Amino acid sequence: MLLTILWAIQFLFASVVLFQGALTDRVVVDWDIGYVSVNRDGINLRRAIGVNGKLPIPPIMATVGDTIELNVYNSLDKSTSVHAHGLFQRGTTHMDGPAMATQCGIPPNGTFTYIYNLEQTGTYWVHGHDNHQNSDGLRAPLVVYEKAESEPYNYDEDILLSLEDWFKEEYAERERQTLDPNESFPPPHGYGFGLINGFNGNDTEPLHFQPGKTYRLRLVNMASLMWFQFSLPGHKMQVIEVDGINTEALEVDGINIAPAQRYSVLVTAHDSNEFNYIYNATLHANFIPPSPGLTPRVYTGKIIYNPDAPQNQDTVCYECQGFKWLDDIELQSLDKEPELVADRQLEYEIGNQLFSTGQRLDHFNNVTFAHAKVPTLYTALSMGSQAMDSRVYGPQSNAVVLNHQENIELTIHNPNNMPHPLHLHGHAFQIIEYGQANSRFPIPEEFQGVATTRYVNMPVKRDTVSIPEYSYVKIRFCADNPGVWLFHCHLDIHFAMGMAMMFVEAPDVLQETLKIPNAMYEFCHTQDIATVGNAAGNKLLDFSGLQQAPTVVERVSNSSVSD
Ligand SMILES: *[C@@H]1O[C@H](CO)[C@@H](O)[C@H](O)[C@H]1NC(C)=O
Ligand SMILES: *[C@@H]1O[C@H](CO)[C@@H](O)[C@H](O)[C@H]1NC(C)=O
Ligand SMILES: *[C@@H]1O[C@H](CO)[C@@H](O)[C@H](O)[C@H]1NC(C)=O
Ligand SMILES: *[C@@H]1O[C@H](CO)[C@@H](O)[C@H](O)[C@H]1NC(C)=O
Ligand SMILES: *[C@@H]1O[C@H](CO)[C@@H](O)[C@H](O)[C@H]1NC(C)=O
Ligand SMILES: *[C@@H]1O[C@H](CO)[C@@H](O)[C@H](O)[C@H]1NC(C)=O
Ligand SMILES: [Cu+2]
Repeated sequence: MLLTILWAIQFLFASVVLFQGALTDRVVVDWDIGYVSVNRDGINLRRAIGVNGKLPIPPIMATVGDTIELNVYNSLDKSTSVHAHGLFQRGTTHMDGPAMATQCGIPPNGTFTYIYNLEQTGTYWVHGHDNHQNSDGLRAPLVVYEKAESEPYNYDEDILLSLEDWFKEEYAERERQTLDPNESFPPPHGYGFGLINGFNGNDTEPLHFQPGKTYRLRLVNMASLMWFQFSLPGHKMQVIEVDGINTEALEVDGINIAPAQRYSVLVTAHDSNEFNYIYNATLHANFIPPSPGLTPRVYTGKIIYNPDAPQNQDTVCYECQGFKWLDDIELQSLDKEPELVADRQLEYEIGNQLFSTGQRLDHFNNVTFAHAKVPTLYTALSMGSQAMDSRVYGPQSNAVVLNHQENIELTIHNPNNMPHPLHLHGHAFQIIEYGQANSRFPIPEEFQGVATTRYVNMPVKRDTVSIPEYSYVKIRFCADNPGVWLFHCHLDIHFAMGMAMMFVEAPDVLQETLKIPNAMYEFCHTQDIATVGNAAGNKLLDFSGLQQAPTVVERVSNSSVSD
């Protein structure tokens, strides 16, 4: 199989070195994280966060079984951390990256090496997980190739298409605008631009197809707010991978990719080269009202069969019955893992409402998430048997302690007028069912009477599920991976506004097995962050020193205004 990585044409892999010959191959990646000044959308020059003085950041390519050594140097004026999205980090929960969940951020001028083994194959991405730095550019695809002899699918070339949204303003300003009750909706920043492989989506290098060949396209949505509808008018797609999980091939015409989700599709080229074609990546968010020229934004890339051939002029009806959009619950995991039998069922409502601080914040079951004063993992490691009591993690962590090997069923109701892409760290979960959300408020007529859809045959697994507006989703996973795992909305602004919870999985096992490198505790000490005790750094349920948790003062109606 010939692996042609189109990205290789656009970038030099200067920072990736492969050491052969050891027991496992080491993939060494050097990231000096710092500010850069870039014009990514073709219009606005702005400050952003890049690596080694550049943005976009080259993708990381490795093979299953390799060990990643990601050397970070922090040239920013604030702390930073890096998360490998979708990797289970089995045995290495302290390498997962989210600041104040599993580590203290790496301080300015600090260095740290993230080391972990690649035990999964598929399409992932690596991104900042401190102060929402991913929104300002700190994000890159991570592809973990299967060993050639074990690859379950036949294809001739492997093509990576990374998708991003990009805004004129820095993230901090967008967050300020969103939280300001006096700003209009959508706030001024609301209309993003679309980037493909790091550049203005319409300037991307064409794809080259040859008659009879089959291409694997890897689609990674690294956006912080918006969705991409992806289609190849004139070609069919066979979905074969979702969030790193291989699936039975399913033929579709279009995929609506939520922020943080990934797909691989096989596309077989036509037998003749009499026409050239396009692909279509449409940036949109169904909660931002259409506005001509601003949203949705359609990006088209060329698929060249023959430079002299005309463009195929067939038109596609996207709204028509014959056009099939992917519904992820129809997919089946290739490993045929049967439905898990739930040992424990948890039910949550997510949403946006007015809190006692006077702000509209997001929540899980009326609790708006805020990080504790001690990284949650360090509370789990330092509290002895009390670590099994969910309350020690504090009033705003939404922490749930899970017993080792328990099967968990989570039902999340979303009685809001917008979808939320929820991401679970440390696991892929089975998607069991979608249906109409329980809601205390009237659900608009066009969303009433939505049928319940269950998986067929065997459930699919993934790590990021987009819960449609006015819907619920039921998911299951086995608590077989001791660690501290966030479960949060991957729209950065929603995460910031408190749409998050966390699972503290088998802290008793962690206490027996996990050793934190001293350098990680040092990051905390240099920033005056405690590394032992409960969420406030105190004993048991003494939370003195923590801010008072905001409470719900009024339910908003069915309409929610946040973006
Ligand atoms: C980081 O290092 C630079 C160059 O040595 C220095 O000017 C700056 O003050 C340092 N910043 C911090 C926060 O230590
Ligand atoms: C919003 O406007 C009101 C009335 O003009 C003003 O009192 C308030 O301070 C403003 N709030 C913010 C966050 O700017
Ligand atoms: C691109 O796709 C969108 C739907 O996502 C559709 O509305 C639009 O017409 C398409 N444009 C082209 C040129 O295919
Ligand atoms: C991209 O190019 C297509 C085809 O020329 C055009 O229709 C579309 O408006 C362009 N998109 C943007 C966002 O400029
Ligand atoms: C959230 O608060 C509302 C009152 O505003 C209440 O009706 C509802 O039961 C609460 N939900 C939970 C899970 O506590
Ligand atoms: C909220 O509910 C009311 C009453 O059912 C309905 O008229 C309105 O369209 C809904 N608004 C939204 C934004 O869903
Ligand atoms: Cu959300």
